Amino acid sequence: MAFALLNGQIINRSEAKVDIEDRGYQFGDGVYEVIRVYNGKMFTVNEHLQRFVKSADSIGITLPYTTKEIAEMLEELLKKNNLKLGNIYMQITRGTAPRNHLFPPANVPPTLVAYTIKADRPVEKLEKGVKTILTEDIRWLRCDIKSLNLLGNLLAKQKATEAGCYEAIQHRGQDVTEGSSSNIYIVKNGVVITHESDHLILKGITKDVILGLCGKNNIPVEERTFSVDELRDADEVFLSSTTSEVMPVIEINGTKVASGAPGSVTRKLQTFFEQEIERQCRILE
Ligand code: PSZ
Repeated sequence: MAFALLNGQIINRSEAKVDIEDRGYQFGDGVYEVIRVYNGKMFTVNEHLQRFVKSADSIGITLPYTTKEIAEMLEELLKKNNLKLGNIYMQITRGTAPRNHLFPPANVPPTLVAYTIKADRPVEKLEKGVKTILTEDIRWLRCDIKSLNLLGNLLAKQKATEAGCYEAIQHRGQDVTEGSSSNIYIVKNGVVITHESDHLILKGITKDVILGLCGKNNIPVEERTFSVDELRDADEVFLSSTTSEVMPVIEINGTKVASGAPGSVTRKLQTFFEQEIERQCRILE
């Protein structure tokens, strides 16, 4: 039996339903998080919960629980579902109210949902690397909010998949921003370069872990905008996300990145990242 968390209660997954006038359903009026679970333990849970609060706050949704309370509820959910390796999906919406663009009265409670998904690590892709396409970034200007409104991201991902690729690298004119569901990095002359965490990208939790690992291991980092030309001319390219970890990119629009094999800095960061998983969650399954 699988369980889900709905408004503070752990109930049967099949009974976890929300109203057709939930504002998440009608407007995408909410925010979400995906938290990775290794060995039954949540990886970087505090960072995810802090970003959840920040995203909610930036659209005027107040969480009805403290992050400590949410962490405890998620722990219980993990135990009940006996999840060892997978993801927690969690979202909060502005609640249920008669359809109106205006926010409902403040006494309308938000809807908080969480459930678990079993998911292996993408080991083969991590080993071989993945292919990508380039696509114009058509999203709004608050990509720092982890909003339920993902249409721009979905269209980009679908385009990548239809081209036989894993990810779409988005760019605003010459400026590379991020993947449809990942942050993007280039390596040039040993320097890791990735877009600054401003309103044009999501400040990835994995990105923060990776930049921390670069710092500890004396790998120079430049957080700045880089161009499509720099991307094409890079020594190495990789992407990161909660589920993709440190993922080598070996092809862009049918052209190989450098020699077409994952690069040495990318490989080092993969090793450091696995050590970080082991440090936080003890065993890597
Ligand atoms: O399972 C999946 O496919 C996941 S889990 C998280 C993501 C994909 N992507 C998160 C994400 C994103 O959606 C965008 C637009 N930019 C960057 C990221 C990376 O964020 P973190 O590292 O926090 O997952």
